[in-house]
Amino acid sequence: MKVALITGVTGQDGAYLSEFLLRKGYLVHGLKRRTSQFNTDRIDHLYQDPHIENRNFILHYSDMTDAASVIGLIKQIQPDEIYNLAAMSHVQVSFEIPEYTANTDGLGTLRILDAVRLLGLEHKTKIYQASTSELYGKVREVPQSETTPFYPRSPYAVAKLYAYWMTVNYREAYNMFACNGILFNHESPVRGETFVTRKITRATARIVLGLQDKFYLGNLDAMRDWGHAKDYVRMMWMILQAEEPEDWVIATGKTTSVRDFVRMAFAQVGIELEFQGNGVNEKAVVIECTHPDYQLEEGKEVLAVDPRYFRPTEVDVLVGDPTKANTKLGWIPEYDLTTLIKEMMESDLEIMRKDRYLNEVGFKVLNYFE
Ligand code: NDP
Ligand code: GDR
Repeated sequence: MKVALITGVTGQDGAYLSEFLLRKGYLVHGLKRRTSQFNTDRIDHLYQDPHIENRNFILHYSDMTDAASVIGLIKQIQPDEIYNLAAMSHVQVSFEIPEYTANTDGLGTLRILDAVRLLGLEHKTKIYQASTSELYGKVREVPQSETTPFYPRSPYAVAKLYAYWMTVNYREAYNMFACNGILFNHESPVRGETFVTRKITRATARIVLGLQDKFYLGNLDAMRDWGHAKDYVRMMWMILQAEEPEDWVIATGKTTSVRDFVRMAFAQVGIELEFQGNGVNEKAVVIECTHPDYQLEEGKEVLAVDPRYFRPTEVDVLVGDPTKANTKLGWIPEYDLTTLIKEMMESDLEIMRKDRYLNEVGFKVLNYFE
């Protein structure tokens, strides 16, 4: 039985990867940090009572900022594979907490690499590092591939750049099987609520169900290469099964603006939008609503731009070239953007219908927006 350790197990990718590895017959250990409230919503369906024997999904308290506990955990588990997914992963928030981001995302990766080396596991334990298309930042080449130069544009991206190069350095210096997956944006129904795609699908669902009037976004011109997290975690595993340790771009090869993502989400519920104005004065209004269950009148404003969501330095356009992953590892994504948005919309409509019902029967469901 292969043994895996997943850091960031409570996050979007951690949850999908846990499911994937359990299906493959792995013993999965997850590193989870202490929080004042439960943070295991995404993996509750995998939870196993600690009192039963022969569990194959085991959670441990630790933290990427605590070297001794990371070393202790790896010593105890002796994993065949480590998937280092833990991170302060929000680009805009990294401008507010740059030092913490550097510690978790940058030094945290070093702690994993060094623990494996210090414990003498460098020829046993393979390491996957969650690198990111944010490394390309101020884009100088379209599409971006494994050979495109980096130009990070946020404290998050700079921390991830350090982690990227430490992974390469430990591979070269100590002959470790350590790989970077340079993953472009990937989303799902369990995407964090403050990333733009989920913010859009949640708000769209709430607006058509009458729970909310309108919502606010920042830069509508930003372009991203959006895939489905399910396809991307499969590739994380494939990267560690490859013959040689290498770095890989994982992307769909197509890019879409935030504005068009909004259009597509509303189209899923039979609503056509028109965008009016530009820059900070841009807004979206309803042109036509054809869905029999939803009554949004023509001309209703559903979206406005709020400059508080603009970033000090923005990444304008990302589009990846996944040729290497396609040809060398045979990775082909199963989802396209329309099927991804459809799945996210269906899920958020169900969640919001539940909220609406609770409101109707007297329980006030509060919603916090960022
Ligand atoms: P999430 O934000 O959903 O999950 C991040 C995980 O890291 C959570 O489990 C979080 O715990 C955990 N974490 C944060 N800080 C610490 C810490 N100090 N110690 C231990 N755990 C910590 O991210 P995703 O699942 O979307 O992404 C996974 C990884 O891939 C991240 O490293 C991200 O930067 C990277 N990435 C993501 C992409 C994407 O589009 N999703 C694209 C490219 C890279 P908690 O639940 O308690 O907050
Ligand atoms: P990103 O994802 O920064 O690409 O990082 P996010 O969804 O936060 O932003 C994408 C683009 O949308 C624009 N945008 C907004 N973004 C947010 N969050 N909220 C808004 O209201 C809003 N309005 C417009 C942003 O400016 C940006 O251009 C994600 C994270 O998962 C990282 O961890 C990962 O490394 C990269 O994807 C690849």
